[in-house]
Amino acid sequence: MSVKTSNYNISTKDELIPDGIRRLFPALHQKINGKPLIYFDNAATTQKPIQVIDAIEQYYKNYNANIHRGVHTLADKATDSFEQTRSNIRSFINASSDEEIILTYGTTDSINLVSQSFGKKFIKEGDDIIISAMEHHSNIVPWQMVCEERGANLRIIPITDNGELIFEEFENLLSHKTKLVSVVHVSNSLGTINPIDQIIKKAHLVGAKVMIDGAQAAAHLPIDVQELDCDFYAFSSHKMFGPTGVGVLFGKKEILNEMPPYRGGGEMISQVTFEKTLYNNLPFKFEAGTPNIADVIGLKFATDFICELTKKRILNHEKFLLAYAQKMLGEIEGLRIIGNAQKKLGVVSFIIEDIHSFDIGVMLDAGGIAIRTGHHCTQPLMNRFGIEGTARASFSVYNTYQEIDTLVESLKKIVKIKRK
Ligand code: 7TS
Repeated sequence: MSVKTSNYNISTKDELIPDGIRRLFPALHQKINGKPLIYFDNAATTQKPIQVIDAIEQYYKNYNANIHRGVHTLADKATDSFEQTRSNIRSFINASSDEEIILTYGTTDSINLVSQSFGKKFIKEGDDIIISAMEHHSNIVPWQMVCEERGANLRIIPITDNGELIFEEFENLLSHKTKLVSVVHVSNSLGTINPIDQIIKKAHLVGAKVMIDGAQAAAHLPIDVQELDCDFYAFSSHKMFGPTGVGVLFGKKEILNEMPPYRGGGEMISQVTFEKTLYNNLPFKFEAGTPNIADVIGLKFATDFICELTKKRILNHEKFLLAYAQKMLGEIEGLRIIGNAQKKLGVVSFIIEDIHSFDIGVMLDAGGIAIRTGHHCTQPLMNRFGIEGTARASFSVYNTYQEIDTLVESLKKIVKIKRK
């Protein structure tokens, strides 16, 4: 049985209908500690709709087979479904060809692929790699590793107290030594939407390539890699209603063709002798070994779901939730929001005076509310704000105003208890 979303009332012409959408998400219909689950940890991972879960089950029940090179019917069917995801992703981000879509294991894996492969070929001693002060560790550590290996320097774009990149400082960092700029599209800790179009333009003027970490953008913002003219764009399936263990790396064909393979093994070769190996064409050159077939197939249903909701309606819904949450949270005594960029997605990070964020998380969980606490894998960013961590609520298509009301009421109670 495959799920037809047309049987569910998920949107009007202009707006999402969260109650209809929620019916597609089995995990949302449970009680946690005796209370209905309120899931506000969407920046870490989203819940999965039934059609994604169903697609994975169908693969294992009906056509489990290894892909490519197969001569039998099941292998053909599995290969077709796997490659269908690649085509869907190509159109999802408007890449010019399927060869530019590398299926990886996640954003972290995609960034490591570029840092190791591009780094090996193009980064030399004395070169600069530029990142920003708001990067996730996954967009810091791989570049530190390359810089150490190649004798290159990591330069950091500073940010304002509101959590916005200081563009002039970025321009000052750019020089003929800059080989690569790698910045986050949307910050997972602050919600800031960075002006990546301008960053790409400026970086290209000095001949640098640009990688965008789109982990927090893919489920929310329209992405057109041709219009952006970025050289690489990475994101994870699990943050956009798809399964874990799958990610995407978009790369411009002419650059990917110049890059050496990242991992060696099956599928990435065209011919192997003990003397020499000839590598496969794109995108297979970068896809060594049996991939995560079932979950790649699941990802197609996640992109279909997003396209059906439309990014326009998604953004609109999340924009209103964010504005409402920020207003209501602002009424709580001693609460400070970290990250007040003018352009922001549905992420609210906050601290409350004299209350540890970990305690906030544990006490909210007692009432069935899932948020995330800590440094969110952005320790340098936390250092920039002089804090250890934050409590973070992040919103998605199935969240409602009532859920925000419950969060705010619960926080008010926590403040009262702690202040006694
Ligand atoms: N980049 C950004 C901006 C992220 O938010 C994350 C994960 C990653 C990279 C890594 O993605 P992965 O799928 O390879 O793990 N962010 C978070 C978060 O905010 N809470 O948990 C994971």
